[in-house]
Amino acid sequence: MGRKFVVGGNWKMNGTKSQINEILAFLKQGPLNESTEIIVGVPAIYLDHVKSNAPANVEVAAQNCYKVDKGAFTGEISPVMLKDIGVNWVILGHSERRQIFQESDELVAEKVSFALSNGLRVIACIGETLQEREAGKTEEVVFRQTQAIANKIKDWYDVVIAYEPVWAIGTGKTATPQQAQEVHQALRQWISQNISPDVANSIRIQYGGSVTGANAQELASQPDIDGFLVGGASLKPEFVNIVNARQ
Ligand code: G2H
Repeated sequence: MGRKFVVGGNWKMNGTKSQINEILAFLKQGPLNESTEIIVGVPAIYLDHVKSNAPANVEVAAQNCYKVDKGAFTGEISPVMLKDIGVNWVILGHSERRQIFQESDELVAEKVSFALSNGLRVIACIGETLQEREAGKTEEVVFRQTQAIANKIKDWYDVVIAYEPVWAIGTGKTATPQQAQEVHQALRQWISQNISPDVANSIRIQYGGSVTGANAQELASQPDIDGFLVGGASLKPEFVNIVNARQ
């Protein structure tokens, strides 16, 4: 069976209630390709609002959660809380979490494992910095980040991987379709050898980093690109074109 195309919008720390209602309006207007799975990553404070007002075919994700169910962790939210309000997805390990908030491979992996064990589905982000790419370490980095998760989980069924080269995030510098395909293919091969051929064939690998309505179609035509994680453009009506990019 083919891998279902999956497009996530990562709103990051953007949006007021009225701006979010505008986003919901263009999502409702669509039309959104029915064969694409659509997930929007919403600031925690608006999760409930978006959950109650998003069109039925748009899933809602948190942008982070912690690795335990409750307790003295001021400012954190737990997978149990997300499930309690009907949220089924979480984005973990985004490079902004890794870089700005110093989340290690180990912590990201623990969060992925705990989220999965609480019934959440996970978009797990990986990707190299510009310095790492220029040092020829792209594969080493993405394999290491994936291995850290593989050390903590057995079942990959509810995981989507988002490959997001850090140098392409919010910079307007998209990886070319060939650059992205090259990493996706290498990662799938690594997964086949180090996790299992079944997981390699079935896991969806999104590309993220300055995806727009203008470049989405060519990226979507690459055989190992199974969707996108979209930041800036997910706040704008062009997100609909990105959702519909797979022909
Ligand atoms: C990468 C992406 C969304 P943008 O962070 O995850 O953001 O599309 O703005 O580069």
